[in-house]
Amino acid sequence: QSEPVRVVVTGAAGQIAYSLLYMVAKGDVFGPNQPVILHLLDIPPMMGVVQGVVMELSDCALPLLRGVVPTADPDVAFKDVDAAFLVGAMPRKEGMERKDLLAANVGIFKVQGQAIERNAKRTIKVLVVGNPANTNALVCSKYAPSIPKENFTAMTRLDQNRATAHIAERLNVSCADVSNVIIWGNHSSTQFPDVRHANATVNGAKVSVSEAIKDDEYLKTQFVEKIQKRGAAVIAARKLSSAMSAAKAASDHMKDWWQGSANWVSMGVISDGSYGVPADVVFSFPVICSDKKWTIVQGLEIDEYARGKLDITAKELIEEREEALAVCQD
Ligand code: NAX
Repeated sequence: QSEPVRVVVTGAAGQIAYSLLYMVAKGDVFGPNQPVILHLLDIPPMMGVVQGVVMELSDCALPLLRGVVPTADPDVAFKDVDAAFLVGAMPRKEGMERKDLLAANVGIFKVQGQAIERNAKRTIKVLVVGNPANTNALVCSKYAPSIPKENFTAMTRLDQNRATAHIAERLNVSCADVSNVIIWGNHSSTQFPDVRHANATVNGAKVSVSEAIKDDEYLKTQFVEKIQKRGAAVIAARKLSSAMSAAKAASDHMKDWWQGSANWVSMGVISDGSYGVPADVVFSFPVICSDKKWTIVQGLEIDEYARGKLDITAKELIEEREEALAVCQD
């Protein structure tokens, strides 16, 4: 068996981590034969809760779990790590302005970027889940300048999974029969869930999703809104934000990055200007992963409708970046 990989999960006392840690420790992400050592980072007042999570991980008696390092010190948390799930973030509290939320999170992701720079392996793969995920990933990468920008990604896989599952339910097929659903842009309500290039296998035949659903107007309007607002619908029903599904999405994202993806997957990655998206924002594109690297899928047609959607979400990301950079300079 190979050497254990070191994996840090931040926000380790929180609800997403509670599901995610189990998935990582039982081999869902790095493979069924890959031992792991988990580093659990949270803030000092949460260390008691983290100890409870450590007890439960031990009580799961998982063969691949070779060690657990609970800590409130980012320098310990990021020491020699191969992969990072940055889940912990400041939640939006009642009455809080978007700007205040952004400022609080810029602070967190600056500190963690610096700790990554000092301690992590240069090959570290970083997945930012904590919101605003795209801009947090950008900030984190700016404070870890010796690590390639390509190693910092943000999660839009939950949006992709939501869209895929919705299409599969509508066509009464398995999620595995729906492929190449794309999420473009920001993980926010401006995201563009796009099934114009998606396929489905229905009754044994592979067809395009628009051919199978035969309602382009629906796919351009109600469907898009449904996916954009799905997070809010879960909060309204559960009185808590998505956690099990967010953990599953984080596991899917890192697994595809680490082990390679069969189809296109959507990831927030540093923009190189593809599809007329401005450079230097973390933008969700369709990508293919192999050899632990992602590559943006090229050559897709962007019609006028799609252009409008891409521009809206790109504009929001530029605004977030400018606000974040202003905070960094304060
Ligand atoms: P919880 O509030 O349950 O847990 C967050 C944990 O992070 C807490 O234990 C808190 O103490 C910890 N934390 C805060 N500051 C920290 C710091 N500086 N270092 C380490 N830990 C710190 O939230 P949870 O439901 O787990 O959600 C976590 C984040 O995921 C939120 O920002 C949320 O908005 C975001 N989400 C992102 C999604 C995405 O698709 N990208 C979807 C799900 C989720 O809403």
